Amino acid sequence: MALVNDRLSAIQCRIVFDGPAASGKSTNLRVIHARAPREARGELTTINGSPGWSGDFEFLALQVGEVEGYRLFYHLYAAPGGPGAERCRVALLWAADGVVFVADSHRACFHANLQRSAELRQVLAARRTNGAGVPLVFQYNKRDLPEAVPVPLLEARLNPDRLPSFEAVAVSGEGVFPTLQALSDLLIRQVRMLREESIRASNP
Ligand SMILES: Nc1nc2c(ncn2[C@@H]2O[C@H](COP(=O)(O)OP(=O)(O)OP(=O)(O)O)[C@@H](O)[C@H]2O)c(=O)[nH]1
Ligand SMILES: [Mg+2]
Repeated sequence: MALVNDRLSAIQCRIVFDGPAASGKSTNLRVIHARAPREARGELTTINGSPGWSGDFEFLALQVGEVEGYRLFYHLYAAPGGPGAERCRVALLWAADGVVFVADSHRACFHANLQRSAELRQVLAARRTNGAGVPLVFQYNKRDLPEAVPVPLLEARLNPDRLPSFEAVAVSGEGVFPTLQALSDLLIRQVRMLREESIRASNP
């Protein structure tokens, strides 16, 4: 759940970019870092995997405006997609307030997309405690490739619940901000709902 700091009037949400190896998760963060206003973002940082975690991941902090008088911060993480980085990926997903699933549209990655999205759902289902669910959106990346799988097929197999989804060519920036915006809309709605619930609970 988002961290709410009443003393600092700040809300912090952790957003994890998940997906198979080399689908473009880090590229999304690079684009956001390059295009976000300088005063609203921190540095793009690579965090080296600690022993037993194998897998480096990127981190970027963004300030994205205000919700009901509270400054809203997003902490973005690009999970490592490679084999052997499961622990790191699961740890990031376990703490995520929202997830962008970055699928690789190349047809050679079709099964890797299915496998990784099934793993993601397993983690999210295991940690669901309050019935609210973790906001999730899909990004079909690498649409520039001639070998790209048609979007309706990706949509049918990866996103049967028809959550928000976006085509992207992250390497050129296309689709990156619409994806983030859609997740942001879901997150803000959830933060508002949780704040209302906690205010109601403290003023019965
Ligand atoms: N053609 C094409 N290549 C892309 C696109 N987005 C990213 N790439 C390339 O795909 C490769 C992998 O991109 P990354 O952003 O490092 O992928 P990742 O998901 O962070 O990879 P891991 O951290 O290893 O799981 C790089 O060579 C990118 O330039 C795209 O939209 N089209
Ligand atoms: Mg990466």
